[in-house]
Amino acid sequence: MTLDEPSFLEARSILASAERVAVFSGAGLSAESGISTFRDQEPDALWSRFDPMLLASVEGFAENPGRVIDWYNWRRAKLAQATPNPAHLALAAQPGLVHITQNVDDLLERAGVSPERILRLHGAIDIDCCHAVCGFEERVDVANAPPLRPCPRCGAPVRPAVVWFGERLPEAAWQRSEAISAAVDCLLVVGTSATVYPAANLVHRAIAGGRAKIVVLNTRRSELTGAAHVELLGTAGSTLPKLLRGLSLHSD
Ligand code: BJW
Repeated sequence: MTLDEPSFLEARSILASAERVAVFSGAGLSAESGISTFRDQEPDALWSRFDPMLLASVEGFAENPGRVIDWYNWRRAKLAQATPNPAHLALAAQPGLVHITQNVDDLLERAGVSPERILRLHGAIDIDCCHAVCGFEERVDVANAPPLRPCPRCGAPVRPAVVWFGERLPEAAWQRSEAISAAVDCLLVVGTSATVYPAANLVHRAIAGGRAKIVVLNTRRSELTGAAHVELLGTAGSTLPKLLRGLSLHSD
């Protein structure tokens, strides 16, 4: 992507004139930190190597909880080795932005984004919680995460505090994300295939709000190609720093 490409210039112009901008991100944001995406064509993509219904569903956990925990602990160990990439840092340099993210990693926080400005639609991999929802929650050391264990309060299995298929999204984060999407002038969508619902509906929520321009940044065309006012084809790490340089963006 060159700085004088019409789509790049148009995206800059949309962002510069927008009063309210929010970022909606997916796994592509963290790809250049070495965190695998889910549905990419790369051999590294998680769902090309593993069955999501065995590893990211209540049914899969019931069938073999140890397998699920071992898989999450393998991903946690990879996250422990990862660092924020230039895309995370470029976003963190815009303290006025709210981030609606499907990512369960903590790389936005580690880049310097305030946790209050991150709405996590699919939970957090560095937190454990009680599968029976007794309220037990504990931050885990991702470099040295505990194996399958019973909840110290109620004895039910402990699991990562992430949202599996068939589970409800965290209500407060979802409500706020919907409200923000409906009110923005620009939704900057970074590195998501937009195939998982209800998260993907936020783009349509923004469009239905009547004022939002959708700027999509992805390495390839996606489900959002038709909905995007501008589609930037490139990596988040190489494009976002250039796209956001010199701008001062706000979500509220
Ligand atoms: C780059 C790049 C670079 C690469 N730079 N770009 C309506 C229609 C159809 C189905 C449903 C529906 N509503 C609900 C469903 C069912 C289901 C669903 O959506 N299924 C579809 C897959 C068919 N949804 C659910 O089950 C959700 N729950 C729900 O709806 O509950 C309802 C309910 C109501 C009442 C009571 C109870 C329930 C929950 C969804 C949970 C998703 N969980 C996961 C796992 C989280 C934990 C974990 O990490 O293990 O979340 S699945 C996985 O997908 C993960 C991600 O957050 C999510 C989205 O993926 P994402 O981020 O888009 O990644 P990719 O890999 O798909 O895309 C990466 C993109 O980046 C690609 O496009 C690349 O090109 C690009 N890229 N490198 C820029 N460097």
